[in-house]
Amino acid sequence: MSHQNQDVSKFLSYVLRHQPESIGLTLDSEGWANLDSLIACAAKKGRILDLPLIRSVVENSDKKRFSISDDGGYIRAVQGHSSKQVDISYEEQTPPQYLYHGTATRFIVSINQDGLLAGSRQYVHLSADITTATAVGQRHGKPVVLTIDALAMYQNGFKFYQADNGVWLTTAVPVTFIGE
Ligand code: HQG
Repeated sequence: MSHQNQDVSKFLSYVLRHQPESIGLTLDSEGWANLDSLIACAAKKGRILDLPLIRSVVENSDKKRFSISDDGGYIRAVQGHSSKQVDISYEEQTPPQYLYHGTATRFIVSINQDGLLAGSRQYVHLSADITTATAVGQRHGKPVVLTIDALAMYQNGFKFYQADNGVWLTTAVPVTFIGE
């Protein structure tokens, strides 16, 4: 991704996941923002966007972070939200036996005590494979990958969802389901 695209991607992540109000934007409960409103709100803050640029960011996003509605009028982040405006009605899914969580070694003591918590986000994010989880963990420091007994959690009543980009979501993971 070009520098400009990366910069726009970060801006879109910020307003579509975390702080839409910082530019006076409103998201609906499914996370959708009207594209014309987004462009207008951004322009008022001196951030000049246009449709081709936004489309290029959406299409080239390595993790497929965003989606544009079928009618072309709306955009949303597919996961990673902390904004209270958003409560996406993800469809419940049966998870595979194991899912993986990449984190940094310095968090392990705390995770072994409290389990995995969503923190500021709405969900704990889990990966379907170890390579992806390692990359997620690397963002925070020396990576470590935890193996989550997802199917056992599911059989114990925990709900799992999968975002459009394949990231698995659950509200919290108790210590008993975490292995290394
Ligand atoms: C850790 C990226 C201490 C948790 C990725 C993680 C992902 C605890 C950090 C998405 C803890 C939160 C999300 C506990 C959890 N004690 N630390 N009890 N429970 N943690 O960034 O999963 O590039 O909010 O292990 O690809 O790293 O943004 O979550 O290290 O899909 O599109 O607290 O973000 O996608 O960090 O990443 P984050 P995450 P994007």
